[in-house]
Amino acid sequence: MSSAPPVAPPRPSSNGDVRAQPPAFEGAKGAIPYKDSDAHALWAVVSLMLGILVAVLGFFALMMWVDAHNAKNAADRVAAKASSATRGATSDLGALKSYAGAAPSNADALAAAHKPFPAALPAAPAGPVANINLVLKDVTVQIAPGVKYAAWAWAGGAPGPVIHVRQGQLVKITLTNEGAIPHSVDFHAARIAPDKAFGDVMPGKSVSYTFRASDPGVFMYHCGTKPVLIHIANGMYGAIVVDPKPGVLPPTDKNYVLVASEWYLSADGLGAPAQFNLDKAHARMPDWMTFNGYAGQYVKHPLTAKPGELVRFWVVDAGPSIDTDFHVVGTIFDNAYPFADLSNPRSALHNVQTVTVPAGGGGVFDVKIGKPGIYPFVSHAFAAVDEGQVGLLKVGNVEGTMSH
Ligand SMILES: [Cu+2]
Repeated sequence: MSSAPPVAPPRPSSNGDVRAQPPAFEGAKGAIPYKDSDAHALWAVVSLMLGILVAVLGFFALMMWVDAHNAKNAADRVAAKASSATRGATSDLGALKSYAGAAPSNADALAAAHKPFPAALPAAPAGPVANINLVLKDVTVQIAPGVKYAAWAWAGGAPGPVIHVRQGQLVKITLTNEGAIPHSVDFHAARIAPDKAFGDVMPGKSVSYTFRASDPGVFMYHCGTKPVLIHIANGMYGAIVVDPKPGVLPPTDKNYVLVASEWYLSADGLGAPAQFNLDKAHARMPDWMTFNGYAGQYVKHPLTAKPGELVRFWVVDAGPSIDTDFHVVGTIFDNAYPFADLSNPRSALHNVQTVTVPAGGGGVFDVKIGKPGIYPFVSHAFAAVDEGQVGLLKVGNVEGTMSH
């Protein structure tokens, strides 16, 4: 936490001094014979004006110092709240009650015991067809240490499985609905008539459709059944990576997939599972924000790389409503492919610090880090970090973790 250097408070005596001092030439008795009373009046006015000016400047300097001091105190309070393992207090924000940061006393042990969502990109299937089976299911998931949420998600929780195919493959989706209500799946990687492919699947039923993975990138998939906000917020989303043709992108040593999302809770979830809160979702006031469905899971269980390896992050922002300002602390993106546009890599950005991944969109980011250390990755919209959207990339054999 950086602290704003406080502006030096003014010395209260300064304005009095200025006003009390006689004009300088008057002190030099006899040196200046000129004693015109108009000049005295003029200097008196000038002195008075200078006195007032100093007083006003002093007042503003004092106010700036008070502001800086208050801002630092407020920042310290936020940091203390975010880092406290025993935090559990809630706050009323108008009619909306926030459960951000709620945690049991053993949160640290729970975070350590949590099995992180596998961020490593799985291999793409060989052959011309990629068969993908997805199962929708109502499951209770953990979204933060000790925080339970009654999700509409996938057989494995939320997000859904990372899907990896190659450009040009035919993707055959089979969707089975084991949930209690109708659902569907909308693939952003597909160019397909949505009314034909993305229709509702009744509970207990399956549906299949195919699309050609013609566009490389990383894309969101999600349930598109109305109201879509609720279906996405409840966990029905995931990422599909479509590899470009070989040789288009620089070869990588590590590939990690991150799905960013936010969670809106009806309760703190420490006892009974929390459910979705529509008012908070409309206000875009999440309780938790996560990478791959669990707050801070890659802080306790960092992603890894060796010094000098090229690490590629494939990032999807599932939303439902808040963008991700993706940034890796301590380095600069060597290559950034905004909006995950890999169709023309010559239009990639180089040497940029932070790139927005929009809700419902993707981004691809390469970093090559030479110096061993612990490099946090975040959404640099920092409220997201306080709400859990932070992880660590551990480069080399370094000890420990850090928070950011
Ligand atoms: Cu759904």
